[in-house]
Amino acid sequence: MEDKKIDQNVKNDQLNPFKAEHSDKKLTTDQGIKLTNTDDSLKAGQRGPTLLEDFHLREKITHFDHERIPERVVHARGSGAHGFFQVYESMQEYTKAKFLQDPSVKTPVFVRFSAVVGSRGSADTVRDVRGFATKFYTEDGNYDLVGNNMPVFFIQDAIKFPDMVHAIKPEPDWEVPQASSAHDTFWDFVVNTPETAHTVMWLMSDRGIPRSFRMMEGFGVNTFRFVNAQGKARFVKFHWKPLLGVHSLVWDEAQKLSGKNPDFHRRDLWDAINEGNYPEYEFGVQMVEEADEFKYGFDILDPTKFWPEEMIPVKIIGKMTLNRNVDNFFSETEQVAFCPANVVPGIDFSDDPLLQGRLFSYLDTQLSRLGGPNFHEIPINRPVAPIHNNQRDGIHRATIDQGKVSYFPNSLASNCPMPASAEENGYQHYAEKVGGEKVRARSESFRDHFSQATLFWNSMSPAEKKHIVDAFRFEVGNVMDKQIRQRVVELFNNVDNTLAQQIAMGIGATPPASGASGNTAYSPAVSQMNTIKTAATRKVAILAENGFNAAQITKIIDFLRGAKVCFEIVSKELGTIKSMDNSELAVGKSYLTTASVNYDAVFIPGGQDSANAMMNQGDTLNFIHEAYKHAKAIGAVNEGVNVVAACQIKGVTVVASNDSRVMSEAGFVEAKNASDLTEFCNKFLDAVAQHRHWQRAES
Ligand code: HDE
Repeated sequence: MEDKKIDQNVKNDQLNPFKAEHSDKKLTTDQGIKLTNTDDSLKAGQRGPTLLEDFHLREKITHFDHERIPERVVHARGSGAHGFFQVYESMQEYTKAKFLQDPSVKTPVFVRFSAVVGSRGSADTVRDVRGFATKFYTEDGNYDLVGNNMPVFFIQDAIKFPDMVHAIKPEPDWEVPQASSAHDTFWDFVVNTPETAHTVMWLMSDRGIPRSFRMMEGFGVNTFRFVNAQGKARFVKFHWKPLLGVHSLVWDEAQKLSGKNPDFHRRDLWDAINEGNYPEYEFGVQMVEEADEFKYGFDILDPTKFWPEEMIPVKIIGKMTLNRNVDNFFSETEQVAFCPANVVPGIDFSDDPLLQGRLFSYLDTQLSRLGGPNFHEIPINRPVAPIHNNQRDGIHRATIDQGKVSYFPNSLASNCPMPASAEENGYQHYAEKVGGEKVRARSESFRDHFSQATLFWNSMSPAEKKHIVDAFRFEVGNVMDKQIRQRVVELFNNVDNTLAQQIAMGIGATPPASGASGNTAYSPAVSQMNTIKTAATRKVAILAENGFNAAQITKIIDFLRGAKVCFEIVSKELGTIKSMDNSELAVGKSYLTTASVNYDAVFIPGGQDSANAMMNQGDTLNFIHEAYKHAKAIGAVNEGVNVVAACQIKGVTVVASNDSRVMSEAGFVEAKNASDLTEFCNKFLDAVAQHRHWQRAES
């Protein structure tokens, strides 16, 4: 398809003047003076005192002293990538937003994924909501869609946000725990704020521990408006749907990754883009006619409610592809500044009281984080649309505005820059009719805090329900105050009595005899069981030692490559290993430098010597056992099956007489002899695509 108008290179070009390339260059000071030495300070005599006149020493240390800026007050930990967006068909009927009109236009985007609670250096895989913020550099100016990976939020009114964040952040006296909601103050806030119940259900579900940013949905959460050229408005909610489906880690795996690979999500995104496995997300909108505002059993302005897809379908209107990693984390990912108030003509706000507070907060927070009002001039924040106004000066102003006139109206510059008319696509706020008395109050229509929490619970598969109960038991089990524990049980008894009983049994609280039951509403779209399943871009560990069967490994590697599945050879030591017929294979990782939690599946080839070595290797047995426990696909061929047998996994029957071995557990795939290999590879890929095999007894 031919690129028209704004091409992703436009944004690249725009960054170019700011890019610094240092290869083949001489070292200089910030003033451009070439330096001869950067290892020794200037001294009076070799062992003498350092001289104040050493401008290089002073400059180098001063700059270093000021390298840090305040981290984001929430969403401090994040990872970003560049890409582009294309609409599938013109949305002219619904919105005049230019970037949603022409399928041939590629609009450049920058996306920052994040966790909410932890500090900038915290682990990626903690249980948390994830941010999914997108900046569209459109020809009409920047449009920011600042969303999360869950469609609902903890609170209904922005005025409660500081309280909510103070409660979930590390406790202020001892700054513990880091990046975790499993502590007293968070659950104290929850039991005293019943509107949190629905989002807490999502947080305790598998959505709280995504497998990858590439396998995560995004939601605008707040209700916005589309406005078309005729001025007709509709309420909208925005969605991102990943083409790889929505998948999660298991809690034990997430916790282990926090130690073994705290950058798990960041690496995953970086590697995928470098390998050409570009993350893709379809863009969807749900639309509600103004006449239907009160038609649903919930208030469409309430951010603790989502619009079930079965009730209000998601219209898929375009696709975003992330195809370029950042050049510099600080300059781009750290300095990018999103703001839900950055909208373009054709997109407008609703009266959602959470949204209204957000519209203020984001610009305000950048003033302290990025140090002043000129952060829009930082390359990553610059629109591709031109900027013309009378805003001037301020710290770190980069633009050199020409002329004497910095006011409006004026005659000296013929009234320029002058306001644009509606025909020239000047932004016109939607003329919503408002009325009412000034009150500090909550709408009655926001009162129901439990129906959708129940709907969410009802929509979960048995495995997902078990994970939710386990998550509650972990989180609330870490609450010291017994009263709060009991009150959590009572609060969630309003969601579902069975859920409350199961939580209670795990945390030493009293199970309520009766409670919510009988509401059978459900939404299949929210269960991850019903998501897209593909083996593509998943990662398989191939375990092998000297004496492995090279033909088998070659075959499986061909298959994996063909299906765009990633793999790594894992062995006792780094270097190379030799096959039965003396061919060599480079080892990617040793048991010391990796762990089963870094992979989606395990493959064990045949080869008697290789299998014998592995059967006597605790690291290998532990690796396979852990992959089993985390419900991952396990494939083995010939003698490789004996290695699995040596793990003594409950439920895996291996009868080792002749060639009649049987691995009977879900997600186990075996080939008894080489002629079965093609069938084996197909079955193995299918098992990998399933993501996890929850039917297993231990998962
Ligand atoms: Fe944010 N939020 N938020 N938030 N939020 C910030 O802005 C805030 C909310 C979200 O990658 C801050 O630049 C208030 C909902 C994302 O840079 C801050 C309220 C949703 C990011 C802020 C909310 C979000 C932020 C901190 C309640 C999902 C990271 C740093 C009224 C729709 C953006 C910053 C990035 C960041 C305020 C609630 C998403 C303080 C007051 C709901 C993805 O301005």
